[in-house]
Amino acid sequence: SNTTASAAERAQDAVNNERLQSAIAALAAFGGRDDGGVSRETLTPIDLAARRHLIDYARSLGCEVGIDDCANLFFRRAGTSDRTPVLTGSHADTQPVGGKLDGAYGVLAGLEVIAALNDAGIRTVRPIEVVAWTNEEGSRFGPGTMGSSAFVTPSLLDGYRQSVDKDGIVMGDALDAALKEVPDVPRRAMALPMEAYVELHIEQGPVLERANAALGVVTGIQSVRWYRVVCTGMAAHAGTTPMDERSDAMAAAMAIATQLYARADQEAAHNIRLTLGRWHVGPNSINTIPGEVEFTIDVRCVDAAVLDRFERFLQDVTSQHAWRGNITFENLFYRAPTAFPQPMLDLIEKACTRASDLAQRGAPKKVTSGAFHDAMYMADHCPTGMIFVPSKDGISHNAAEETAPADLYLGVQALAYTMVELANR
Ligand code: HGY
Ligand code: MN
Ligand code: MN
Ligand code: MN
Repeated sequence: SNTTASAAERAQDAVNNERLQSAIAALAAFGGRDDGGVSRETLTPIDLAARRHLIDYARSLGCEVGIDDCANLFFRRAGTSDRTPVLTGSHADTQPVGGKLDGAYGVLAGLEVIAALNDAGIRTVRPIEVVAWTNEEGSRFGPGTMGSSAFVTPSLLDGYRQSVDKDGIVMGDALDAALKEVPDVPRRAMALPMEAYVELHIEQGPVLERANAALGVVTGIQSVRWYRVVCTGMAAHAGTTPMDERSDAMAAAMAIATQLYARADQEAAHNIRLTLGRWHVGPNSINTIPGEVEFTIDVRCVDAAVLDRFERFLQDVTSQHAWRGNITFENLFYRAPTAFPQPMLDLIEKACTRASDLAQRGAPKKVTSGAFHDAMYMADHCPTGMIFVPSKDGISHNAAEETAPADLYLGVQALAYTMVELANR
């Protein structure tokens, strides 16, 4: 009857903010930094310790734990049936210098939904699973979203295992070590059918805060492309080599980079986003002309045609740069724009509206995600959606990343409603 609260409403109301906040603080301790940030790059010893902590916490909530060949961790709460589960979660790895919320919040939110269901004595029809994806960030081993993309397309895993980090460690070895650490966790298949996937995440940008919106209904994710540019000249003596006889790789790299930024300025109206985030200079000595300079390109836009134009420009400037040396670029990561299905948006909007009304906050706001997420690959696998909470000053991928506790709490309430609705369909 419509007088008794529905299971989804009871679940939403059973979310416990104190438990949520202490779970966030407990996980943040793994790789916690003095400045309040977190350094927990994927498959490092710190990440493995955090994984063990999550396994123990999930088991304390009565979950069954499983792990797949890409070390994606799944925490499963049984339903009254064995129908296809509904999935939530995010990633537990961080940037080299990240915050305590990017990824971690979505994993812990899923576990808090399970804890709330336990408290409220609610059994859903479908099992509910919470996932901690491996290597969403892609900063240690490229590309990003390795765990979720391999889950959806397992044939990708062999290529991913060849990835090498800056210290020469091979991803496959790090992965095998991570799997060896958890002999008590049964292995499970990849690409398992899922009824739906919903990911709760911080916005990592300024849109919700500026609109004074407590919750975001994410309509889609912009396209992202990563490249590596390598300028190969000739190392030589800084003092003896005449300027007109040099193959200075830094001079070439700077010329290319300057043209790329200028190109991005010309596309500003399309909201293109260009980042040249990681540089390597060889031999990196004050008195040797750089023989090799390598830099990465992260370029994003909601309009893929803008990125196509950018790639053609990159092709032109690297092939036409007149100098004695050589310039190459290679594709590291490519994802077309993602759009989430309308029925999922409608459900999420309903969940967000109830939560924010009860908290006397403004209506939820529809937003496109500037950051990429594991949800972009899950969207190829099953009906998928995302919920955002605001980021203070729009800052993320920075130790200062922060979201008000009340907003974090509201996000989990919206997730609880959404997951129970989906699990009872
Ligand atoms: O780069 C991204 O968009 C994600 O936060 N890793
Ligand atoms: Mn993230
Ligand atoms: Mn991130
Ligand atoms: Mn010398």
